[in-house]
Amino acid sequence: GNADLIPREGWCVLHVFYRIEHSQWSLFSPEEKIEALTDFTELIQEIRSEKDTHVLTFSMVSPKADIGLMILCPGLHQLNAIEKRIGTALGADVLQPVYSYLSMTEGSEYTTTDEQYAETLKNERGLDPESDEFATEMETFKTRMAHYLQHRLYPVLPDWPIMCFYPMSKRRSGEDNWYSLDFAARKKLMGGHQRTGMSYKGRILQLITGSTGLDDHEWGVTLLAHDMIDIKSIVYEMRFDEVSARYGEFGEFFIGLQLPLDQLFTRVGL
Ligand code: 76R
Repeated sequence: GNADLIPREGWCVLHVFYRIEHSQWSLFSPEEKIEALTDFTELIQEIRSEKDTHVLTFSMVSPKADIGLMILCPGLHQLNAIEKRIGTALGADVLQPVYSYLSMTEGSEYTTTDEQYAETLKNERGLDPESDEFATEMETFKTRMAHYLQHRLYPVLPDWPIMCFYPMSKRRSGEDNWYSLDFAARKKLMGGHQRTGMSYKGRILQLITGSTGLDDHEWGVTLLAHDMIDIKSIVYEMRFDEVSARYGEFGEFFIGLQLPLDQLFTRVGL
């Protein structure tokens, strides 16, 4: 309920990337190290057992960070508590946060509506609104959209090995002010974006989380992939898309490898 600060819609999302202070870790005895790793593992298990709460764990590529976590949970108090506990779970000063990004899952104002889809069936496919085929097509569409909205608001992310995260905003300067365009213009531009995005089906899983008023940019972009070339390709291809070419502004990029905790510890030298 309210006491847990659960938003009316969507989940809280935190990307948090840490550097490991190896000089601090090396002061621990072998027993202390085992105890710290056990504590950390048990804490992650405990967090994952909370309802609707997910933690993805990454070995970050490049010295920008060592360990990365993406935490999704219903409440802000819950997220805050999780983040504070994780920060000290390997012992004081072992994990040094080097980057974090707070956002929320969200639906989209540009998602195709039932009315728009019905228009497409009538005008582009020439279907009679009274026909059985029309009714079947509409039902299929509604089911697909319900699934899709569920994924956007309450995502359960798969264990695809490569994660790319970056924050972005839409430009607000002079002639190029996204926020002074009317809805129809924005919707049309987003249509091009969607078509580019959909051509990566099965290769890229994208989660767009909103962060206006929550962090420095307007969205967090989380991409999961099996092959890093798909990350490079989609980001490159989207740069030509007017929404990104003219209106996109990007923050720092991070690449992580999704690994189970035991493999992650070995990889990062704990
Ligand atoms: O209705 C829907 O949710 C599907 C259509 C869709 C929306 C509304 C969609 C599809 N996106 C939407 C919104 Mn996207 N997306 C990005 C980036 O690097 C860049 O240039 C941009 C970063 C990528 C790579 C990407 C991929 N998208 C958004 C928004 C919110 C805009 C707003 O509200 O103003 C942002 C910031 C954004 C950015 N997008 C897709 C993809 C992919 C792969 C798809 C197809 C997904 C699918 O069909 O499942």
